[in-house]
Amino acid sequence: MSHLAHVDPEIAALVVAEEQLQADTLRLIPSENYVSHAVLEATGTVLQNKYSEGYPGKRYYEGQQNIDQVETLAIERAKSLFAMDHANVQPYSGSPANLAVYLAFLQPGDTVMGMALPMGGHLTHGWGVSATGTWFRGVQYGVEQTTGRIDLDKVRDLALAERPKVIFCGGTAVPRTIDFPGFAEIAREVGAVLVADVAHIAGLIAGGAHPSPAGHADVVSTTTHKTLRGPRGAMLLSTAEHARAIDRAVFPGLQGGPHNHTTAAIAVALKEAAGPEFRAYAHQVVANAQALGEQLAARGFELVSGGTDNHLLLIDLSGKDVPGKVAAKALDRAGIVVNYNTVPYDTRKPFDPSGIRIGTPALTSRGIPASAMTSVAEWIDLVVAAAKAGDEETITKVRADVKALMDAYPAPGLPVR
Ligand code: DSN
Repeated sequence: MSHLAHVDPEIAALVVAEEQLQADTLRLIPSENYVSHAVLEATGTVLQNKYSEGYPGKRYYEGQQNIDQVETLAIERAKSLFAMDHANVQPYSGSPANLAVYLAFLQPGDTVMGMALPMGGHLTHGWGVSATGTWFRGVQYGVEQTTGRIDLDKVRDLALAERPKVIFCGGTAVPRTIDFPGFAEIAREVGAVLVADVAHIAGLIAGGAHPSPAGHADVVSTTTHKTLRGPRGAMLLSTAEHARAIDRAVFPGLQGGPHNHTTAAIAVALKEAAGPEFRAYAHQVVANAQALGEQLAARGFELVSGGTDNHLLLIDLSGKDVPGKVAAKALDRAGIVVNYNTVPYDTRKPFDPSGIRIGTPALTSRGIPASAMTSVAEWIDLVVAAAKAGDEETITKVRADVKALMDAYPAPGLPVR
C-alpha cells in the first residue's frame, strides 16, 4: 500500500488499523468473513476502470476483450457450483439483487410473501420500512413462539389466503435448515415464484453442509461475501425459464455498469468454493456453531429454536437480564464482535433488542477448531455477567485471552506483521 500511504496517509492508517482490528478480534458476526489473498487481490485490480453495461457478447461499450471472459468465467462457475441453469453475477449487493426480483416478477402493489424481519427475515422480503414493503404489498410469516421454527402448514394457509406472486424463503437470523422442497410445494400450489434467499448459507450449500435449493426454487438470490467467502457482491441464479426476466431486471432495469473487479473476485471465490478444502470448511463452520451452541446452552443461555443446524446462533438474553445492546457493546470491549438483534416475539425495540446474533464463519476461516468453543462460550458468559455487574476488569482480562487465541490462529487475507 505504498502508493496509498503516500497519497492519503489518513486513509492508509485507517486501513492498517482495520487490518489490526480484524487480526486481533474474535469476529462472530455471522454475515462476516475473511476473504483469501487471491480474492482480495482481484478486487484491487484495473478491472474497476472499465465500463461494460450489458452482458458478455452484448455490451454497449467496446474494449470488452477481457471483461467478457471474466464475467463468463464467473457465470459458468456459479451455475456449476449451485447447479442452476442461469446466473447473473452483476447485482451490486443483496438488496439490489432482491429488488431486481421484484422488478422481474411483480408490478407495484402486487403481493409478496416473506419472513417477518423480527422473526429472522430480511428487510427486502416485503418488510414495511423497505421499498419492498411500501411499493409492494408484503405479507409475512414467522416462527412459532414455542419452537422458534417455521410451521409450514401456517405458511401454506397464509399463501392460500393472500395469493402472493412471489414467496421468499431464507433470512438473516434463521438458525435452522430451510425446507426448500416444502416451500416449493406451497409456491406451486398458489402459482408463486419461489425465491430462495441463501445469502447467509451460500457457502454451506456450496460445501454440501446445507441442502441445496436447486430443483426447488425458481430463483436463488445470494450475496457473495458471507459464508461463501467472496467479495462484497451478489448473484441471482435461476431456472432457464426465468433467465431473461432476471437479466433484464438487473440491467437495464435496475443497474448500470457492473463492478468488474468484484465480478473477477466472485469468480475467484467460486473457484475456491468448488475445491475440497472448502467442503471441509463448510462442515467445520456448522460443527463449530453446534459446539458453541451446546457450550452456551450449558451456561444457561437461551438459544432461539434450541440450537442450530447452520452457522448461526440467535441468543435471547432476557433470562440473563442484560439487554442485547449492552451485551454486544461489552463483548466488543472484550474483543468479541457480535451484533445485537431482535429475537422472535421480542418485547424490546430493534435498536435496543433482547438478543445477540453470533456465528462461526469467520473464526472457522482462521482454522479455529470446535474444541476452542468451550473457551469462546466461557468468555461470552463472563462478559455478559460482567456487563451486568459493571466489571470492566473481567472484560479486560477476556480481551487478553481472546488476543492470545487470535495470535495462535492468524486470519487468511491479512498481512503478517
Ligand atoms: N446485513 C446482513 C446481515 O448481517 O445478515 C443481511 O443483509
